[in-house]
Amino acid sequence: MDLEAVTKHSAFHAKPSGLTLQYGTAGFRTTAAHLDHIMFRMGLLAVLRSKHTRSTIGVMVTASHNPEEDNGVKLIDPLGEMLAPSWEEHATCLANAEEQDILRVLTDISEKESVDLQQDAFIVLGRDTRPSSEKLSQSVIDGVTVLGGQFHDYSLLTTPQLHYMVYCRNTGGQYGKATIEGYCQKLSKAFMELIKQASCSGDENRSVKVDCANGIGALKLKEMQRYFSQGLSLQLFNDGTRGKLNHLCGADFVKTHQKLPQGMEIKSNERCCSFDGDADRIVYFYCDAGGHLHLIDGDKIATLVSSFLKELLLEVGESLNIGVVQTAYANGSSTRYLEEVMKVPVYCTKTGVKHLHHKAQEFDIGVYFEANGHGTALFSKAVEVKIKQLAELEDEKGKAAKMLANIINLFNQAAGDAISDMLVIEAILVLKGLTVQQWDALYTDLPNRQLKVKVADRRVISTTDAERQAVTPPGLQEAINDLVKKYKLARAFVRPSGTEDVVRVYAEADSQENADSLAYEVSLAVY
Ligand code: NG1
Ligand code: ZN
Repeated sequence: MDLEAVTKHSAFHAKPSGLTLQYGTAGFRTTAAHLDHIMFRMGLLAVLRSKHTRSTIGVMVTASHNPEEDNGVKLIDPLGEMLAPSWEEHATCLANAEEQDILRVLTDISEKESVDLQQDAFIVLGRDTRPSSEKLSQSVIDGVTVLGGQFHDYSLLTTPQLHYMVYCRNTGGQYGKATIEGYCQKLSKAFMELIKQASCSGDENRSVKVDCANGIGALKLKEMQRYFSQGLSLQLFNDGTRGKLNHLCGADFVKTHQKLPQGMEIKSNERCCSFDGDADRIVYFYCDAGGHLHLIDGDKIATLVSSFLKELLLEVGESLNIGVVQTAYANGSSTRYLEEVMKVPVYCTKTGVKHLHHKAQEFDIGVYFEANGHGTALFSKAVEVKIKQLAELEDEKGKAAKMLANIINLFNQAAGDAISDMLVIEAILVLKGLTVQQWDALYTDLPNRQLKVKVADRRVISTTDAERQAVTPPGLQEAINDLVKKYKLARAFVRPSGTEDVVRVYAEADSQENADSLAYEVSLAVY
């Protein structure tokens, strides 16, 4: 380590005094103006992580669905997963070190993790379309190079595309080529083959309207469209040419406000979807003849996907275990439908995709989705090999196995991915001959409400049981229990956000009015 150079460069990326930030559910996130030092330091940390794992590490600059003025950064581990928890702690420590302590913290991390400093380091970078992202990613590069790391800057990418690149690079190209072209080809090939397998391709001109949240999704869909235009035509809205990122549009807006995105013209019963600002989340929706919005969220996506996979497994005749992973935000109706009607085991983890991803890896086939539309399906290596073998057969079994093999290729195995998920959903709808209305009608969501509460210190709230029960402050859980008892089919919980300085309140009940008032009453109990 050239210690002198680190000190010198670090001074150009000085930490605002008194600022402390934590590596949360999705890395660091705050107003972009406060992030320059974080970016430089995450460049440094990525180099240590790369030396430690002897692998390529990813650094993504994005604040996803948060406002355009915000930004953020997260590190991507060798197999495309989120950063290991012990390194999240190192990240927080390094981020909050005062200038004079930087070298000591770097040395501490290297010693604790026995990092071989002679080892090479390689970092790949990606960023979203925020005005602040380009400059911030230059600061990451500054951190990488000052520690002697090599890098490749993919510049504009969706978050899941960068996860894909990292995964490809660390698996010797077995998963795919680590280029945009490789990504587009892999997904579109699988999609087009699936579409060809549909017995009646039905409406030949399938099209879907996409709200791109004025973000990177628009750019990347435009780039990719020509690869699958024979099978699906897209009409893009909020493509970033006029509106502001995530403002009154995008998956998070549609899901939390349960409102149509602005900037989109839709007719009744048209199939539409919304991406979030970095294109790792997707929700579907349509308006019925009465102008009423029907939201099809991550829970319903998980239901569609897992029921399709379960049927295919039956046809293939393999008894492989399949599990669905949700969080406490999953609508109660979805959990009931999955368990009681579809007879699929459902597991609940803490919020944050790393928890869901980890749990999903325990199954032959693990389907995970957050209600907000972030998710994917994971297939074990053994399943992949088995299915590829069976796909060689020329009978009905072989046909089902071929379909499954294409689905495996179409799902991003490294991270939840709006583009990949959209193609999977579109393919399943064609293959099953389902309309968006029929899909929506699988079950009826319980009315629900999510609220944010500003408190002096959100850390006073701690939780257990996958965040469904509050442990502290004392008395809070009892108060929630008493409120829930007043309503029918009710459920409510509170948890501190990992990405914003707020406490989130969730409530569901038999009517929207009741869900709203339960959420409101619980938010008063939080103060
Ligand atoms: P926090 O802020 O910890 O609730 C939010 C989402 C997560 C996840 C992360 C990362 C909700 C309720 N929470 O986390 O699901 O997507 O952002 O972006 O939607
Ligand atoms: Zn996102």
